[in-house]
Amino acid sequence: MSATSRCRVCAGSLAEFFDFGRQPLSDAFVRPDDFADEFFVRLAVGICESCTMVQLMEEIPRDRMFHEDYPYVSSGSAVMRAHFEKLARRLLATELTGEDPFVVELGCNDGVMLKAIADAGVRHLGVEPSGGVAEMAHAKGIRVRKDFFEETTARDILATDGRADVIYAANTLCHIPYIESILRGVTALLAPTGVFVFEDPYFSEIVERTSFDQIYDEHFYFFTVRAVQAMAARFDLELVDVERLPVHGGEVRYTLAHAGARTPTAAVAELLADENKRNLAAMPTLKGFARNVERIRDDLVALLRDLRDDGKRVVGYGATAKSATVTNYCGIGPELVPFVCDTTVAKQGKLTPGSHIPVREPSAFAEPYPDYALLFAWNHAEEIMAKERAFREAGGKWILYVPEVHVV
Ligand code: DWN
Ligand code: SAH
Ligand code: ZN
Repeated sequence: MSATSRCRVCAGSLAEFFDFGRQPLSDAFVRPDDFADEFFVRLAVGICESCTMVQLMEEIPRDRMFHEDYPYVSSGSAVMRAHFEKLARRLLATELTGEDPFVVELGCNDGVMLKAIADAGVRHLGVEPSGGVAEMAHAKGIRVRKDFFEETTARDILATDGRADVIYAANTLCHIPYIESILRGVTALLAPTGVFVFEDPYFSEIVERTSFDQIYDEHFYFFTVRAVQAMAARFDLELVDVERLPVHGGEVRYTLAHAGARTPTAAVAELLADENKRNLAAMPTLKGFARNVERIRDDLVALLRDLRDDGKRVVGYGATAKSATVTNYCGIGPELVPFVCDTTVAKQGKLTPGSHIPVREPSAFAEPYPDYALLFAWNHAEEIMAKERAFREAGGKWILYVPEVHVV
């Protein structure tokens, strides 16, 4: 692990505003007999004093996070499947109408988005370093290259497939510290009139809702319009559109084009003005966020201890990557939450990283229902609460901690 005291975008100096301390890798679920060699990092965030990009203070080696056994499977949520199908249909209708268009997706995971592109018979390539999920995409008939996208990969794709009309990345660009290599690659690979579209958690929303669990090893950058606009300009790209998305707790979809190729929409200036109004990049705002994080930790731990002392059963719902930050930062282990249920087969039978809470299959939730369920997958609240309607009907209550600790 290398300390990045300098901004990974512009080499400006970083001002740290929160330190979560020693944290495990969020998707490194461990076998019950095997936690001797768990890997920990110092998880802290800072803001660049020059370009305002919010980022982790330390970089984690990419092969430790993204490998054959990377457990996150994108198609696990029906809402997310619909979200990506809608986007694919829109790209097909608006950007992929020319002769023999070509789409490249970074971090295509199990092919949740590219499936619709492949079904439409459109030329595509998914670039996905995590072997297990890349194989799932391949099995769906999607063309996948098992690799990390970077400048060399881009040049290689350019040589074999030609320029891309659309380059797309969901919840992936924010995972990649070596952004200079990525954007050089994008600039080289993107057709003159093409677009680079990416969507990631929106830092403004993280501050607004104190969703501090978005901060974990894999999330290196926390984008804002202001920082993305400045970053794009360094690579002769231009931010030409932004769109707020409700998924994953609040995201922004950014559209970049070659500088001067498209006219920016009014939405870009509007969202930028909103960020300025909120003083998003100012240290007092970030310090306020830090105080809110500490308050939520104290409230959540107090609630869980009270419930335990009252003899109530609390079970976790959704062994998310995000929950690694919550459990490890708050000190929540199996004595407060005896197990967490999750549909991901590769997580079941293992323990959550660092906090060592056993992960069990969803059927364990109802055997019998607990008094309370701590919803770690709060970003999927609507979908999960609808699916688990019987829990509420049986008198069960949900505990949420975004934007405040509350019980519903
Ligand atoms: O950025 C990232 C996002 C896209 O996915 C990655 N770095 C890692 C991962 O983050 P996460 O694990 O916090 O994502 P989710 O989508 O909040 O994870 C949901 C978890 O809950 C999964 O393990 C699946 C599980 N789940 C479930 O058990 N029942 C999900 C749903 C919808 C359900 O009904
Ligand atoms: N796009 C999916 C997956 C997000 S998880 C979704 O939105 O649900 C992040 C993904 O990025 C993982 O599958 C990981 O393997 C991949 N990834 C990490 N670094 C990458 C890189 N340099 N190039 C391409 N994919 C990368
Ligand atoms: Zn910077």
